[in-house]
Amino acid sequence: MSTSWWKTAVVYQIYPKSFYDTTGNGTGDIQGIIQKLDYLKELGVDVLWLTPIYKSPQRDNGYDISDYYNIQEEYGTMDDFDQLLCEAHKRGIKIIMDIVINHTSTEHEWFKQAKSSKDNPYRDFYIWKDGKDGLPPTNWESKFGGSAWQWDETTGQYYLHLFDVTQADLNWENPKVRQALYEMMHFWLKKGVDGFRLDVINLISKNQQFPEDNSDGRKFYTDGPRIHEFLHEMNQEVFSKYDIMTVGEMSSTSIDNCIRYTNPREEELNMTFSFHHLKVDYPNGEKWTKADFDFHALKNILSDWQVEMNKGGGWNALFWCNHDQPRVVSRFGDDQQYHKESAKMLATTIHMMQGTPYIYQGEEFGMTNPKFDKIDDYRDVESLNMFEILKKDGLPEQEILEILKQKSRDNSRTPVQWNASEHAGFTTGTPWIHTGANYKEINAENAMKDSDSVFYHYQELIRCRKEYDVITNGDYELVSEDHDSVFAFARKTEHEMLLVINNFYGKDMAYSLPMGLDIDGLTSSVLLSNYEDSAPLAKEIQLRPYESIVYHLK
Ligand code: TEU
Repeated sequence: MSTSWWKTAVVYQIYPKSFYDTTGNGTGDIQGIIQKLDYLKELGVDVLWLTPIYKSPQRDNGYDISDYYNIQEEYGTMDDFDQLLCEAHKRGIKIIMDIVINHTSTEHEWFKQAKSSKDNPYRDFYIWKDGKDGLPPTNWESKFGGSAWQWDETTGQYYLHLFDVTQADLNWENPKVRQALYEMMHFWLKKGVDGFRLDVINLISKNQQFPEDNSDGRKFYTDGPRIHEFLHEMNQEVFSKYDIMTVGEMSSTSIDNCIRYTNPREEELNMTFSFHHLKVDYPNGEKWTKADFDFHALKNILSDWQVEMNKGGGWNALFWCNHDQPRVVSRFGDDQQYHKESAKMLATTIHMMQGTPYIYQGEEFGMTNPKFDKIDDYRDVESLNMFEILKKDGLPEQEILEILKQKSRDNSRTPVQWNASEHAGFTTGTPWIHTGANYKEINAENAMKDSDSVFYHYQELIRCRKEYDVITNGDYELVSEDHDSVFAFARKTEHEMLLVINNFYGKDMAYSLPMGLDIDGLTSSVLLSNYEDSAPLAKEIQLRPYESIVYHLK
């Protein structure tokens, strides 16, 4: 059987709002994406994932959809979208859409109907419950802070919203909801889109007892009771009829569930995003606190997912960043002195693993967190909510701003830095969110001019993936597990092997290969590194700050 195309593909994530503005209204648009297709082709990516561009009040930048069948005005029209699809396909680039079906905006016609009266035919499209002695039905918490239940005056009941109060959860127990959503997916697939990224898809099945304990309630809807049944049904009714790729965004999931979601035998999805490796700077699970990252946890979590998913026949989506995460070079690298070295080292680490890698816009030339220092600079609903909540908890404002500087989702939402002109060449108007201050140095144009740039390192990583089967199919083995600053791993097939050695810190380091490593008799060469003159493979290697070397052995 030939390898599925999405197993050797590299995906590039576009957050259209911040990508490229051609109208001067301060918001990126579809024509802007079309204009940058040649740039993306040059990078070498195979697939673009667009975050939601459907009609939406934009409370959560499009993750609050009010009409699945139309395009938000700021982004353009359906004709623009059709043109994008056609221009991308001409260049051999595929497009996947972000599908948000755990919830809709409260501005969606279904919700407006549902809210109008208890006996409206759409009432049962959402999750309504009576209160308990003047309190919400359960103590479940919204992911954006506060109760997950909102009181509705008109009908005297509460509705569930796991995210913002304007994002009402759909009732997946209702077969009519499922059919309506499948129909919508067919609409996009018939247009020719190449697949879907499914937003928080493992939250759609809620425990129908609606239990509570002293937690935030997530265990009662995460990987919920009917989730595998629903995804299998979706696969049979929709996905199986097209040659597409599907990736599920899985909130707080487990390896066992992700194996089930992605093992082809189960006929559910192709791959999953999981987030455990991006919680290594959440001490005791707490995101809203400033903290260094736990290097050992990072190595162990990524390694467990590599080994276990492979064993169970699942498939990982590989990523460091997206529109909900801080910039990776600011988070796990050094966005100052060793900017280039650490950005390349991080890229190598993730791209040499097994799975399908995702590059988040701007990552390919090392965009950094903007380090905003005023609350007025922030736009994200989650950051603004948390600012108020933490203030009420008594935290000094200055301290909250320090936390947001590290943790806010806006860190990755600033405009793509295209060049050194005003607003980084993103817009001729006023951008909807400030541009990062370092755009004169860190921008795509500079990166393209410098043959040693982060951009060309990504290009090389993508090229290698096409050339070396071991990157797609090799088994993974963590090497030097206990090392405090080196993340080394091997990838192996019967015919070849890669040894990937990454210094995760800004210090020189003498690194000794562990005894157990079976490489005697093999010839080795340096396949890739982030210094010009990396040492050949030896029992002991002198690593420089953030040095990263990939050895190919045969
Ligand atoms: O995110 C889901 C999600 O749970 C997180 O990544 C979320 O941003 C984090 O828990 C907040 O601390 C998806 C989308 O990627 C995100 O942009 C949306 O806001 C969210 O779903 C709701 O649709």
